[in-house]
Order: sequence, then structure tokens, then C-alpha cells
Amino acid sequence: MTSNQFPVLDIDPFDEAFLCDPYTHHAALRDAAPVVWLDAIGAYGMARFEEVQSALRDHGTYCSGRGVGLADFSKEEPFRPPSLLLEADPPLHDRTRGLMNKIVSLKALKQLRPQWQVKAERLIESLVEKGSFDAVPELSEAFPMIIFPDTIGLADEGREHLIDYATIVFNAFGPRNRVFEEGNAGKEAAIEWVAWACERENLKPGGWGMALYEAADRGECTSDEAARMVRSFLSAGVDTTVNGIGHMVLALAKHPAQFAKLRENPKLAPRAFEESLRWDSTVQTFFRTTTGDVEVEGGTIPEGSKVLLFLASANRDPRKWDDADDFQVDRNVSGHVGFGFGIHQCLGQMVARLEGELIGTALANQVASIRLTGEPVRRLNNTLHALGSLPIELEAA
Ligand code: HEM
Ligand code: OVM
Repeated sequence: MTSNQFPVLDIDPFDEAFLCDPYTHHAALRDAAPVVWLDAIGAYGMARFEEVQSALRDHGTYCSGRGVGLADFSKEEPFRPPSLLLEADPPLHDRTRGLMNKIVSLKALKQLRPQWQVKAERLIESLVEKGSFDAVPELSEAFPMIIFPDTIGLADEGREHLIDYATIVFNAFGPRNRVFEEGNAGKEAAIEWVAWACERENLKPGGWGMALYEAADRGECTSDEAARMVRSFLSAGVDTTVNGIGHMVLALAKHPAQFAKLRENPKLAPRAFEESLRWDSTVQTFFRTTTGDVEVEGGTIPEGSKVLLFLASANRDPRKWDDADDFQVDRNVSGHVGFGFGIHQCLGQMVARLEGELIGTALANQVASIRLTGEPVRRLNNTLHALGSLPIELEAA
């Protein structure tokens, strides 16, 4: 399938040069046209804020049920049974979402906040004592791993598989390229562990996992569906916040004046986290599939086309944001699409925001300066902007 109506670009958004530094390539995508054809992957692309937001809003035209990766589930076997949320359209999506929204509620988060706050303050306290360390294992992975698996009620053994599992899942939205093959190699055990961890008998009482089986007991879903929904928590709930926190720390380390602003006013912590998601969006892209021929500026996208939505590029579009490439902790960042937009907008956004706020606040309270002590190392992933290593030094306040 080709298109001569739209500019044909030979940029591969999943090649290693692009994934290493996506931001240097986004402007070319945005400036070419509102809709482009990406020959390297055989899909359309939208990289401007307006088009990305419109496509996310119009879930009837740009559907998710045929997968939100490059693979079209109506033609190819999905790499795992589809998510009942992410890879579903209404009415199935809305039914699942309703069930899960009741569990990830404002009330639940209010109850968790004090415990999570103590853990965030303690973690930063121990890291300030240490001084120099790698912020990926010791901070950005450590914090979500301290709180999230317990919130779900996961078994104690095997939790280390969670990050490997997310690597596999988020790589699988892209093509079967080298990043996929090499990134996923040797991580197969994680798939088996996650299937095991989602079973009722392996979940602890009182957690969000068991809450889904209790919904099944009330007849609100089947127990197979409950297992699949627990899997959604495990797929989307860890590596996203890990890299959201990691990139906030990196952004603050690179912008000492912005960190100083946050220290002067720790109440900016929620904004600082939100701005870091705009400035360096953890989830870089998702696909949609067109359900019919779509008339857009520049031509017609045929039915059954894959369209790659560049969320991270939309969040840096100068058509939408003043000084789009500047990181400003006091920016009004409302409307960014780092958590998506519309019916699929992140189920766990309150969880992520709370985690980011607590780490941002703990840093503002306890730390005088954050200094990079070496080059950050990227962990290339087809969907996530991810860090492998972030050597930093914290100076006590
Ligand atoms: C959906 C990003 C944290 C669970 C999404 C979407 C994005 C996103 C962009 C939209 C997908 C689409 O439109 O196709 C993020 C980021 C996070 C984060 C950047 C952290 C900084 C979390 C957490 C959880 C979670 C902590 C679980 C507690 C989900 C689920 C969906 C979703 C289940 C699918 C929702 C649906 O289709 O209705 N997330 N997420 N996410 N997220 Fe998150
Ligand atoms: C799911 C799922 C998996 C990956 C990502 C995601 C960002 C959701 O299994 O529902 O949302």
C-alpha cells in the first residue's frame, strides 16, 4: 500500500538514530504536512498537536481494537491476547474501563498517599546520604517498585520480571526490528511469570488485583477477564512511571535554575512532573487503525490504514506551545497528550501523578542540587523513551 497524496517521508521512527534522539527528528515530521506517509513502516503519521489530539478524540474513526501498534489485529495474530482496555473499542472498552475506574479511584489514592509519601521521603533521604548513585536502579525504578506491586497485591517472588515484561509489551507496538529482537531477547521468563502473577490464587487479599476478581464474583466480569485486567496493571503501571520519574530527574539535573524554582516553591512539584511529561514524553507514540476512508487535509486516508500518532511531538509542537523546547516547571501544561486524550486517556494518571509529585516534593525538600556525574545511557524501546543509566550526585539541602 502506498500513497501519493501525502508527502512520502523516508524517516523510520523506529530506527536507532530516531529512538536515541526523537526530538531532533520531530520538527521534520511536523513541518512536512499535517499527515505524512512513512514508507519505512507502511503507515501514515501525524506529528502536530492538532491532528494528534483530533485523532485521539475521534475513536470511532481511529480505532484501537485492531491494535495500537503497527500490527493490524484483523490481519495478524496479536503477540498476546489483546488488552480489554487499550486494544478495545466501545462498548467493550467502556465496560472494562468502568470496572477499573472504580478501583483506581480518588478515594483509593487518598488512602494510599500518606504511606507513599513516607516511602518517597525515606528513599530520597537514603539517596542524599549516599550522595552519588545511578538514579535508574536506585531511584526511578526503586520508587515504583516499592509501592506499586504491593498496591496490586502481587506475590513477593519474581517482581523483578515487571520491568522486563513492560519492555516486551512496549517494544511489541513497533515493528519486529533490532530494538525488538535484542531488547526482548532473554526476557521470555517474564511473560510466564506475569501470567502466573495475574491468577487469583497468587494475588494477596486487599489489593487492586483481588478487587478485580471480586468484581468477577459479583458477576461484573468473568474471571478470565479479571486476569486480563490485572495484566493491564502490570503492563502499563511500572515502566511508564519509572521512566516518567527518571526523565523528571534528568530534566531537573539539566536545568538547575528550574530545580531552584521548585526548591523555592515545592508546591510546584505536580507541575514540574507534568511539564517533564510534556517535555520528554515517556510514551512516545501509539498507532490507531482507520475504520473507513477518512478525508483529511491533503487527501484521503483509506480504510484499514495504520496511523502513527506522535504524542511526544505533539507535546513539543510550537503551533501549540510557546517556547515548546524549553523545560519550565511553572508552565501551564494543561492539555498535553502525554497521557493520551479521549476515552483511552491513561487509567493510571492519578497514580503516576501522585508518584511524580511525591518524588518531586521530596527532592525539593531535601536536596540542594542535582548534578549529572556522567552521560545518561538510553535503553532503546520502540514505544517508551527509556533510560538505562542516569549517574547523578545529590547535595543535601
Ligand atoms: C493508557 C501513558 C502510567 C495504566 C495510557 C495512554 C497513555 C499512557 C499515553 C493512552 C493510550 C492510548 O490512547 O492508546 C502513561 C504514562 C504514565 C502512565 C506516561 C506514567 C508517567 C500508568 C499507570 C497505570 C497505567 C501507573 C496503572 C495504574 C494505563 C491503562 C491504559 C493507559 C490500563 C489503557 C486505558 C484505556 O485504554 O482506556 N497511558 N501511563 N498507566 N494507561 Fe497509562
Ligand atoms: C494494557 C496496556 C498495556 C500497555 C500499555 C497500556 C499505556 C495498557 O495491557 O492494557 O497503556
